[in-house]
Amino acid sequence: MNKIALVTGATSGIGEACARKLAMIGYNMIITGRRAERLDAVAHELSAMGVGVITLEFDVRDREAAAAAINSLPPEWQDIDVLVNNAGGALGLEPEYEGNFEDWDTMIDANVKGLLTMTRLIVPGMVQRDRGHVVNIGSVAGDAAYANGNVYCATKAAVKALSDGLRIDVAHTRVRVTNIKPGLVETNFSVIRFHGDKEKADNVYKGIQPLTGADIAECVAFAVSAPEHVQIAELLVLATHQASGSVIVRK
Ligand code: 8X3
Repeated sequence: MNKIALVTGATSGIGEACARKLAMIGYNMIITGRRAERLDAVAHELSAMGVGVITLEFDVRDREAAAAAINSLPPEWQDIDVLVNNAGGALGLEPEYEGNFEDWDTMIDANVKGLLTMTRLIVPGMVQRDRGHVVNIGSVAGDAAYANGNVYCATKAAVKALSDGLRIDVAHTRVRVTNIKPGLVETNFSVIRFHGDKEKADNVYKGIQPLTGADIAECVAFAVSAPEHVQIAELLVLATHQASGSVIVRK
């Protein structure tokens, strides 16, 4: 049987692109997300590539639902080779002293606790089998805070710390851990950050050619396809006219 990859938040953006790319290079795919109809649409596309596909509908913030979904996998789908912790996002762009409690909880619950839940559920099997790869989707935002990014930046700094911590904790095994840190990627990321304000979201990518989900998916494929003795620990991937989370040259 082909190797198996699980991608969280595969219903759109970077997650969907990763699912597509991993299927393209021959992985059987487990795709997870909150929207059943989007999962079905992506599954339909991946099946047409000739790989096996399973959809699991749950929110990574719901620990019990996540555990139930993973435990429901048929035995032949349980030995997951690649876990892509992608689900999450940004909500709000305000000074820290004016931020919204609910937005903060959502980001911390998905970006940090959701990633931890999936790691806790899937990595024990990898350690036991002495093989596997965890790819965490971090962000340039985790390297240094930028104006009004505060809590989002903190969650992505946590993704870096958790990736580094896991890498240490599995160093005695052949399990590899990669933290991919994208900069500006045009997906529905900013529409969600601005609570549906399309105009504000479009402004984020004005005057600069942003990355695409497919660009990030290429990096994920590169990391998981590296020879077994090579561990791509981190990849910081920026748009060409972006130098950091806050230095962006628009033309
Ligand atoms: C997304 C990158 O720079 O918009 O994590 O925060 S940025």
